[in-house]
Amino acid sequence: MMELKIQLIPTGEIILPPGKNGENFCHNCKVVASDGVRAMMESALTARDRVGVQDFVLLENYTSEAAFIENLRKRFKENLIYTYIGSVLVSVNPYKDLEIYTKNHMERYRGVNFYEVSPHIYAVADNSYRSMRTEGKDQCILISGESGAGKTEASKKILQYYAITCPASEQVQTVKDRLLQSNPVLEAFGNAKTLRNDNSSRFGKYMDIQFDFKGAPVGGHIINYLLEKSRVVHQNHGERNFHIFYQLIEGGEEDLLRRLGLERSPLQYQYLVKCLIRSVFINCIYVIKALRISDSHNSYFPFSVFCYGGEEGSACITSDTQIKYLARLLGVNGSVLTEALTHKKIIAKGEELMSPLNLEQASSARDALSKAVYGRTFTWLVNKINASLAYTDDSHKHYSVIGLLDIYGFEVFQHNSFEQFCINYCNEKLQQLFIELTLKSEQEEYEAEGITWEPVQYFNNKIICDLVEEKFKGIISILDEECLRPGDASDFTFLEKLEDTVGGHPHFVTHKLADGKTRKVMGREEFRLLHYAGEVNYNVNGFLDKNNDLLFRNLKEVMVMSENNILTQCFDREELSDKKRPDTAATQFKASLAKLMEILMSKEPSYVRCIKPNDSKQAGRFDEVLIRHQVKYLGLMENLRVRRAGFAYRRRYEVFLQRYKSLCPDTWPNWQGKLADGVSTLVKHLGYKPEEYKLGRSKIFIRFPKTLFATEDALETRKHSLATKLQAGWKGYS
Ligand code: AD9
Ligand code: MG
Repeated sequence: MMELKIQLIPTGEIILPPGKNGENFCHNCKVVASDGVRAMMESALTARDRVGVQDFVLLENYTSEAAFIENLRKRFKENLIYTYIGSVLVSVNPYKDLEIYTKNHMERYRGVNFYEVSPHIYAVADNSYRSMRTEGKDQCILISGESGAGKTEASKKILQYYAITCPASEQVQTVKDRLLQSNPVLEAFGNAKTLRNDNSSRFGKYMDIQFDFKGAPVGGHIINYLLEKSRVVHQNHGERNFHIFYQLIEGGEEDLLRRLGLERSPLQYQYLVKCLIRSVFINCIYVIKALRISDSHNSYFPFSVFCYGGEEGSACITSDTQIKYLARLLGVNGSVLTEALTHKKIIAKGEELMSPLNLEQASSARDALSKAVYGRTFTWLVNKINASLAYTDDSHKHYSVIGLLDIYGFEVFQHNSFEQFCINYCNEKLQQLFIELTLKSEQEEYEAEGITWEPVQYFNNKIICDLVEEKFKGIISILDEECLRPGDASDFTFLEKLEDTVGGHPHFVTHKLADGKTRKVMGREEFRLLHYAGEVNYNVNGFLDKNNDLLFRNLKEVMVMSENNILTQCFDREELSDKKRPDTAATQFKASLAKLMEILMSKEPSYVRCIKPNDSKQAGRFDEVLIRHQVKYLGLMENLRVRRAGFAYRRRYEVFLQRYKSLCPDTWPNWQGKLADGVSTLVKHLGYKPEEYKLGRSKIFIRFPKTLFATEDALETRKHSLATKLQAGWKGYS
């Protein structure tokens, strides 16, 4: 009798190690431990009912959203937060620590094929790593989902997986440490507590991890997208500013605080990870100067600084001490700064005039300066981190890359503005990429296997991407046109122009109907886009200002004169001499997305789709309405449909034969001939109909899950009867 090793993993799924000498492990297991193991096997049989399917492509009723959600629910209840749609990983935030991220778990997924183990973020990480190593192709892992769904945690888990499992030398260890350390530093400056997430990333992030020929991480590079700068000057009720401010006030040393003129706030700030604060702060020590600038802005720019002075209602600064302090920290001249904060430079008839600002204008000038300083300092910080992560070994310039994209998912709020417009546009682009790459890779696989390609019916969202980004006619072009147009341009003229230009577009709707009547359900300040994932109404209020993102020229002039070491790197003198206006926010974003798409296109993608189970950050609560919403906006049903449009299941011949060979006397115990012939003999014996499968060069493709389930069931029955016979002393095949 043979020694039995069976592994019942927490998912309730049984992992069957391959049998030695060609024996099928399952038979052995029945022989050795009939009772205990049988109980386990039987529980595994019912596991499909209890824990659902681990791959949505195996759902019988794959077009049913209800069946999809039911499967998620079953698994979530069993703490099975991961499920596949083919090679896409769907992850539901458990809001509690699960014991599934240990070193043992990492080992379990290392070098193991996707389908041999239960779904996990480590499987995705490992799969990408192996593909990079064996096929030499750069990889990327795209993580999406709404705020609080677990994107950043997922990207950290992937990074940790590489840091632990990849080979290391002393030099590599330094890079690994730096890659890991870059997270808390960036999070300190780029994350904040919001109503949705206590540690919400307020920027999009793409990170390349570079590996040398031995597969060791040797460098990295980060690109940041759309930092939510407005948070520096305004937070919604119940939300906070960026973490770094609180960390500084609570964790900064006395001496530093004194030099910055800061006091420890008597308020008790709620920290996410208290013990990290000091270390983050130490890590950030080289950016303290930058910090000083931004923080002093925040501290010394309260409204009380401004008051109405004189009869014209113009703003002036009441506290001399504060402005002096501020000027010192910014490294600029105090009186010049004062003037720039309270006046606007106008050029009339070739003459420069200083026109006083009223309180409201002065406040927005102040805010614009704070945002500019913080935003540019953040970019400076990313550049600094990149310099420290740069791969410096000249002798091995060639490296492979795994890119990690942690970017905001689709956003649909009650009130959607310019930010949501940009974010949702980004998601359209990512969907476009998904379609192109998934279909492309499906097609390539069919071609490689010599299987006739059958076109897949799917909604191609290119039409929406074009609506947003097309030259001259797209929404961004029209917005820019209004931003650059002197005179009466406003958010409303922008909306009017949209109506005139794209009013007839099938994915664009406003309150105006074609017959001149109005659509009552829509506001007059709104336009609606019919995104691939659903409809979103955008309110045009503030679109022009946000897109312009302008800093008054005289404030810019002050900043380029700064003697502060960091600010001189952030505000370039060139900006003043350049007569051309800088690109608008939307145009810059469009360009950075185009670049991102180029980067991603050149890589082999894997997808992680994160779902938030409830709005109260609670463990164990499965809020169906909220989840249905995300399934829709993440386009998961569409993912599944595209995946299922071809073949639901595919396996290499040797794997398929090894698993099912006992079901046919001709293939049992071993098939001697060609693998393809063995599989062909086997499936004919099983009664597969020609339309149910296709045989490629190295793989069998099965169209419907039910075919596979029937075969799985036959295998289970076979195992039971075989076990009984073996116990009774049976020796041959019957
Ligand atoms: V946002 O768009 O940046 O606002 P994310 O990044 O999607 O958002 P994040 O990864 O920050 O969400 O997760 C939110 C919180 O959920 C974390 O702080 C954890 O407390 C919790 N979380 C997320 N994923 C896991 C997990 N796999 N296990 C346990 C988790 N807790
Ligand atoms: Mg995040």
